Amino acid sequence: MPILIRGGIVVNHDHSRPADVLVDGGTITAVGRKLDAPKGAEVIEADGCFVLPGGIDPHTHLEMPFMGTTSADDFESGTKAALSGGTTMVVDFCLPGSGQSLLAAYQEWRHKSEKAACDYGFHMAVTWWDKPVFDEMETVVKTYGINTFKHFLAYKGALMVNDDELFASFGRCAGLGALPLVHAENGDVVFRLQQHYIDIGVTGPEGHSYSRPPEVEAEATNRAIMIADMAGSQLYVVHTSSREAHEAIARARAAGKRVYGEPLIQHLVLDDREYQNKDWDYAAGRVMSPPFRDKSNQDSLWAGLAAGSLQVVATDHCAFTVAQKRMGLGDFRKIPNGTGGLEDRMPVLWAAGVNTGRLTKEEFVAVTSANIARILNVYPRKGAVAVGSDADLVVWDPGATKTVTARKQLSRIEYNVFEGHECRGLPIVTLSGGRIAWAEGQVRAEKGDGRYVARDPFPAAAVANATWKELTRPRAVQRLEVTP
Ligand code: DUC
Ligand code: ZN
Ligand code: ZN
Ligand code: ZN
Repeated sequence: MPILIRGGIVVNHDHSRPADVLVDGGTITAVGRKLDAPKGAEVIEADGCFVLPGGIDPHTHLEMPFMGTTSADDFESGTKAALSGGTTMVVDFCLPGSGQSLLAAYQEWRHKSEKAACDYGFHMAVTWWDKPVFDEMETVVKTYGINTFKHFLAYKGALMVNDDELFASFGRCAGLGALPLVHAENGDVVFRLQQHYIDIGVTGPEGHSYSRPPEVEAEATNRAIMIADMAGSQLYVVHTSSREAHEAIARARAAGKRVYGEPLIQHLVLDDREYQNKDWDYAAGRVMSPPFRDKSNQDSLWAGLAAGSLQVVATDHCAFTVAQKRMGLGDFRKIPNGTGGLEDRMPVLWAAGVNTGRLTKEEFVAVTSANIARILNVYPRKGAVAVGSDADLVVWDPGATKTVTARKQLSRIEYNVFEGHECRGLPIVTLSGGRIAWAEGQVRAEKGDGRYVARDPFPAAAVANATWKELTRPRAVQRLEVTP
């Protein structure tokens, strides 16, 4: 059934204008003034509201086995939470278990995601390097529509890759037209610092933050940028949380490198005083990596979003219940790392960003939707209110208010790191695939309504860069492929 959204102001990343939006059959069929409602169309009155492209959260971990347990939100609760907060697409991580093929991991995640209520895609993690991985990466890109590969420089002894593996995989990504992602923390240094704090008797959640200072992030960010440059690949740095890491990215971009940075909503508004809370459950509930930072880092992240040196705001949604967090009682190294945020990302960012004048509403659309659609090569199918784009839309009421509380959330955990945050500016209707997915405080989308979104590889020009050309010129014209 067609739906006409009437009387609102359409906001895209590059402009806003008063316009009605007509959707039919899952796509946007018209955007313009005074559109007629076709026979049988449902009309949504949007006077006084903005009409935004649905949010895209490119960083979630739903039903992920991690640190001896499995994250509590699955593809059903996670995507329903997303829709209630204006997010209409998530990109999750296929994480191959030890010895599991990339292809088997992809199948496993496709199976879990059959429960999704909104559209979704995947990144593939590369956590070791051998010939099967090298070979399978091609199928992942060409057959499965995954153009992003994640690398962990932390989690020593589990997910961490070394520089040899990183250089090889980055080069392989470049050869396939894929984009490497990196979790940038120096896992060797973290490992030693963790041991140090345990040795001197710091066993509580504050030890998590002490053992992961901004320097471990800055070193790994700089290293990944340099290695990507030598391998001839672009680079996307996930959860950029500190001023030093942001500056490394800004420097690389100023030097002409295609490097992207993704702050999380948590790091933009919450800080490391949370770990000093005397309530163990409270502080452990905030344990994630990278940890919340000293407040002085936040101005740098906000400035980067406005200036364009940082492009995306994500959540790293990886929720654990109180009981799961208690696995780390007596040893902070065993607290499962992760926090929630899927339903709060857009309202909290609007309140802390747009209402304060730090971001324009167009910049808000850029960092919640359009930029990541472009970076992931799904724009303008996603990320735009435009004819032909998917009808993933949010009717956003800038005057609507709520106080964030775990008591009303759709996420399955018992607490919310944004508890008590006052939000003014909320989604009142979310459309997903041309249907009303959330309205009047109720989820209408059902488990299984979401579709898998395959993404094409990038053109070769996007992965060329100067240092790589210099390095390879004396030897050969063709790409330096490091095979296992
Ligand atoms: N950080 C987290 O806090 N959780 C999941 C993985 C990660 O890198
Ligand atoms: Zn299945
Ligand atoms: Zn990470
Ligand atoms: Zn993550």
